[in-house]
Amino acid sequence: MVRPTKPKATREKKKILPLDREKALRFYRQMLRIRLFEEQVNQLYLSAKMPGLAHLYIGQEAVAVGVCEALRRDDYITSTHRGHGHCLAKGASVDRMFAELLGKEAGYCRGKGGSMHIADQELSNLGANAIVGGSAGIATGAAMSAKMRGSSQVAVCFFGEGALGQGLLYEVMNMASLWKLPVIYLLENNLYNEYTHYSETTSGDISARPQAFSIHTESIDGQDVALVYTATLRLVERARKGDGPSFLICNTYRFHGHHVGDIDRSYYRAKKEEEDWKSGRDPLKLLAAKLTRLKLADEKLLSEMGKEIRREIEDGVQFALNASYPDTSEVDQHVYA
Ligand SMILES: Cc1ncc(C[n+]2csc(CCOP(=O)(O)OP(=O)(O)O)c2C)c(N)n1
Repeated sequence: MVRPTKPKATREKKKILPLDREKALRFYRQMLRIRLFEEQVNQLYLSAKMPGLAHLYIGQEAVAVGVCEALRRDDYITSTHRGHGHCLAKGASVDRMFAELLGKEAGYCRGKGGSMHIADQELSNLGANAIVGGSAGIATGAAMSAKMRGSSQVAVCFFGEGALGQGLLYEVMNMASLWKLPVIYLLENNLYNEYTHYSETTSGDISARPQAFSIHTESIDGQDVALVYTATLRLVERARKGDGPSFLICNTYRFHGHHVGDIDRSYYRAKKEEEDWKSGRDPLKLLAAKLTRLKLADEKLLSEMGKEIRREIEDGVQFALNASYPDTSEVDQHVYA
């Protein structure tokens, strides 16, 4: 079977975008923060300091950053099981994220949620979701509430292509289109649903699905942060104006396994495919090359930034390792089943 490496695009936008220096450096910093955070999460797993598993976002950083940089603080996001990048891009603190992953009281959910349940209402982050596609209803509901309150807030619903198999998505897209809700359905197509290529689970052209509900749809290169940012800005603007929902497909790739324990991937994807993405399509390398080419930064500046963020990550993980666990008396508090 011949596998497409990229889904068919409705509108592939290839324009090279001009970059404002300050913004471009901020994008780089945010993407690097996610990359180094995730590398540290992997280390915590390998050294058996983190309970459970985590799904690394490495390779997809340009999507979370490009999208969240185009949002206001009070705009909502909903996330997925692969959600650390979304949280950090929306402004979450590295300290509290690590504390949550290690089950500590200082974590975003007092250590009771872990990797797949981080939420922060102060940042309008309505939370990660371990149920594939589960956040589609939450994001659409948040958009409905924003519309009813006239708050001009927008909701962004992040999900992977595996969620295209969930019926809920189609129910809410229908409502969002009819009621012109300010929601952006943000599909990160990283090609694999766990260990299966999406072409084996998803029939037809993905874009045709939202378009069947008359939802404005675009498909872009998710490795180019500037492209993701400008596309999101456009969609946010139309949502705030009352023009209703949109569907943005960001074509991307996860560089690691489905979760930290997924080490041998050769039975479901070729090593060469991974190497090609890592060497030619790494969003951080692409942005660094663009910054130096446009003389917006040099290697010295980028390496200093790297050192600074590495320190922040090291301090964050030390903070979490030294933090205390919640008291056993609250074991049945804040937990819903
Ligand atoms: C409703 C539901 N079915 C199955 C699972 C098990 N599961 C966890 S992640 C995953 C694949 C998700 O793929 P995708 O949505 O493309 O996201 P990605 O992992 O690629 O980021 C599956 C099937 C689940 N968590 N929820």
